[in-house]
Amino acid sequence: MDTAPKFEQASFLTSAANLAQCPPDEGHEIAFCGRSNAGKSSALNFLTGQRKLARTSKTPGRTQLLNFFAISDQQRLVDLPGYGYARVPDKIKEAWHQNIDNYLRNRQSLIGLVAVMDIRHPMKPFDQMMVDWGVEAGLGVHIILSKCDKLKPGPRQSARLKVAKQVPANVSVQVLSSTHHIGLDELKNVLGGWLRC
Ligand SMILES: Nc1nc2c(ncn2[C@@H]2O[C@H](COP(=O)(O)OP(=O)(O)OP(=O)(O)O)[C@@H](O)[C@H]2O)c(=O)[nH]1
Ligand SMILES: [Mg+2]
Repeated sequence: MDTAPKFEQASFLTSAANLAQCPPDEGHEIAFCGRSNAGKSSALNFLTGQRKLARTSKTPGRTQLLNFFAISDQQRLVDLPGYGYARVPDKIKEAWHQNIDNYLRNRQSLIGLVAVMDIRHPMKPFDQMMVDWGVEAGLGVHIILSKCDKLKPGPRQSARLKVAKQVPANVSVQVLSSTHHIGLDELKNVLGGWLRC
């Protein structure tokens, strides 16, 4: 049956500090990655229509564990800790990065990566690396240019086109604003397409 995933049904499943703590590696999983403070948790809440599903914060580095949300028993969304400038000791930062890296390399149920970038600062080296990695690993890769409410419609579209030109054709790019409710249908369509395959 070709039914659209019910993102609104998402519920918190578990948090994991490392691969061993992740839920059983079966079914399909989509991970949200991006720099600290890019708007990953906000985008997840917007997608699921739940304001408080994933914790958001003005303090970069709020999401420190891999947080798993179940849409159904075979479909999950994952909020990854932000990479970049979290104000935490380097040792801890390194450990997070290693855990994310380990997860990305070894997770069999991972089918897609949503790379969240602030529309005002897209495609930083880490973002580029994640996109390249996802493409090479054969995952679906979708870029969200978040906080698009910060730009007027013209610059918003220019930013989207500019990023689209920098990535392979099979990588999709959209603008999104969780606060101003822009881009929800597009996001649901892309992720729904991946989960239906
Ligand atoms: N104006 C505006 N602000 C947003 C939007 N999305 C998120 N923010 C704000 O950006 C900040 C960071 O959002 P989060 O969703 O917590 O970011 P994150 O990527 O999960 O951050 P970490 O968990 O630290 O990696 C918060 O203050 C949000 O309110 C948006 O669409 N528009
Ligand atoms: Mg977060």
